[in-house]
Amino acid sequence: MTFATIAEKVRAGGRITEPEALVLFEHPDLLALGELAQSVNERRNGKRVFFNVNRHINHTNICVNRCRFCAFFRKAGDPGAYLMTLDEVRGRAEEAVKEGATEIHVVGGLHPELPFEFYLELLATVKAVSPALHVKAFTAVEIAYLAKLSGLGIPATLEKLKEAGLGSLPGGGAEIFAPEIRNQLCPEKISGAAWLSIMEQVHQAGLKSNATMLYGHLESVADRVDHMRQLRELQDRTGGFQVFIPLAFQPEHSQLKIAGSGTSGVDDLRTLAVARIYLDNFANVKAYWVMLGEKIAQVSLSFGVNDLDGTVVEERIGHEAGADTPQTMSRDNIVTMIRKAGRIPVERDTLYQELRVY
Ligand code: V47
Repeated sequence: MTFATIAEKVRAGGRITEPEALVLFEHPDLLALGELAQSVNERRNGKRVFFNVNRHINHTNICVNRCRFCAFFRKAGDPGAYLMTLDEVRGRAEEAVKEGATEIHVVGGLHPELPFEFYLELLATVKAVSPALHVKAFTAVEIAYLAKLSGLGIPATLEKLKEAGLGSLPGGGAEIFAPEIRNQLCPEKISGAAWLSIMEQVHQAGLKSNATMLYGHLESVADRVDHMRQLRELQDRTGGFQVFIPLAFQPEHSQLKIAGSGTSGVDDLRTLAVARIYLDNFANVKAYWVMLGEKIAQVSLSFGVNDLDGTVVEERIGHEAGADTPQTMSRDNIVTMIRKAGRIPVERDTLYQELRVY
């Protein structure tokens, strides 16, 4: 098993195995790996790169969990702990509409006191601002928590959320599935198996979702491949994932700020490239510029990436953990960034329908 034989298989449209993905991860020639990932991407997407105009709303940072990688959470009463009112949520959605946003991305902590109805009202509040806004809200971890609050089980909880305006799910909370690492990172969080099971039910409920992987902490590259294997297997069954988003760990202010944690630019590009090659049943691989930095995100467009998130506007999770990127990127900046990478900017909606080619 050499890089050359794997590359030949990939170029012929073959599916690579986990040991082959590991060989790719360890291949010293980054540019050869990038070129292979780029060829896979261009076969699907040509020179087109998606982006969207969106706004993140993190309604609360108060959380019953204490994930060691997270610098965002607070306990109720801690300095900096907050919970937005529905008026504040409405105000942000109104601003987003003025800016031409098509999506509101809502995730927050697992608040110990809010009732299930709060989440229904939150969705309805955003939809009341503009029914055309797509609300991509609540990670699988939040869905598990909301199902406990509602007492209805996952499918009926999803139905209620859908009725209130839920359009799709973001991909957060996946972290890394390998139990021995996950137990060190976030012992209170639902298991990887539970995350996958909830996503399967989300897809069965007719909702699309995204999938993430937090990397650059305690995990090995074998753990990354194992994570992607489980996503690929679920995707084979449901086809419900729209995009894979590797999230580069930001170590500042978290309990995991240990020597050597965090990612390098080479590791970021390698991870995105292997993901593009291995996840042959994922239509899109997204570079989240907030965590990667704008320059690596731009270069990643030559390493298999075909999607950039987004205008974002108010990001807290990465910035609390030391991300030194801006809070927002304007539509013009994203368009310029894509063009300067020699690619064609395509604005999309949350469900990957093309809205405008620039
Ligand atoms: O689940 C938390 C991660 C996620 C840190 O679906 C951290 O389109 C890096 O999932 N360093 C939330 N990452 C963000 C997320 C996301 C973002 C953008 C788009 C989409 C999408 C999803 O952020 C959490 C966790 O995995 N996270 N702390 C940190 N210190």
